[in-house]
Amino acid sequence: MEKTNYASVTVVIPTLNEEKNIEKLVSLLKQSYKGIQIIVVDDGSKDKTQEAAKKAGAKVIDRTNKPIHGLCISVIEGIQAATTEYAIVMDGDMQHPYEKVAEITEKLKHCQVVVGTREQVLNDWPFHRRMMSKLAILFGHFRLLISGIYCKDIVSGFFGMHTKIFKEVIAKRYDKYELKGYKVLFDTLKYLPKGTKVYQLKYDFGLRSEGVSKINYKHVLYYFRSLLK
Ligand SMILES: Nc1nc2c(ncn2[C@@H]2O[C@H](COP(=O)(O)OP(=O)(O)OP(=O)(O)O)[C@@H](O)[C@H]2O)c(=O)[nH]1
Ligand SMILES: [Mg+2]
Repeated sequence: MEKTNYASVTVVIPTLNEEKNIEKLVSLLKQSYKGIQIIVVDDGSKDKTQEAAKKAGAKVIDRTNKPIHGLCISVIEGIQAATTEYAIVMDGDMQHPYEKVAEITEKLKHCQVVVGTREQVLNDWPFHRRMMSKLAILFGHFRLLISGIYCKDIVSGFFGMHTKIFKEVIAKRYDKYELKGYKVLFDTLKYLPKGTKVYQLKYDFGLRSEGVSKINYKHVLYYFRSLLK
């Protein structure tokens, strides 16, 4: 049987010090999906992330000398550089299953947005932190009601969109993005055309096995600010 061609798909991967993960991820994507484009948007890693990504066959956007750094602005620049019909955003630390790219692509043929929805989120957070997170997400759902959008996992970092729609929201609402924040999906969902169909695709979120997390309290603040935008 002939393998499906993925020339209509670009995977955008924001990275910061992911040399232990990125080569493996890019290689697996390349091997599994014929014709797929991969853009790694690196914010000035101090390790060999950029070299490893290039070696495995990704295009690399080097943001080392940019005035603003952040996951959100990196994803935006990756999307702006994408020329394919569909774009899929995923982390560079192997926490998002690359096997799901096939299913996301298939679903994108029938709806405009597909969000990877975490079935089980493994973490060792204390009780108060888990409660804070639940409350923040609840506020986010209320905010999206105003936009007429329903999405189960509004803070997911694993999602796909028709590139054109994503680019339109970025162009029209650039000032509404928390550029240094983490929640580029939430910032985009708020300004999708009313009634946009969002498909929820379940997956298991793995624990990070290599490298370290970059999320910190500043990002929580950016998210709260984003609720008001
Ligand atoms: N370009 C860019 N990438 C970033 C930045 N911060 C984090 N990343 C990347 O974004 C992805 C998600 O970051 P993580 O630190 O793994 O966040 P997380 O998955 O919520 O946290 P863990 O579960 O602890 O891994 C990873 O590929 C990071 O390398 C940033 O400021 N700029
Ligand atoms: Mg991670």
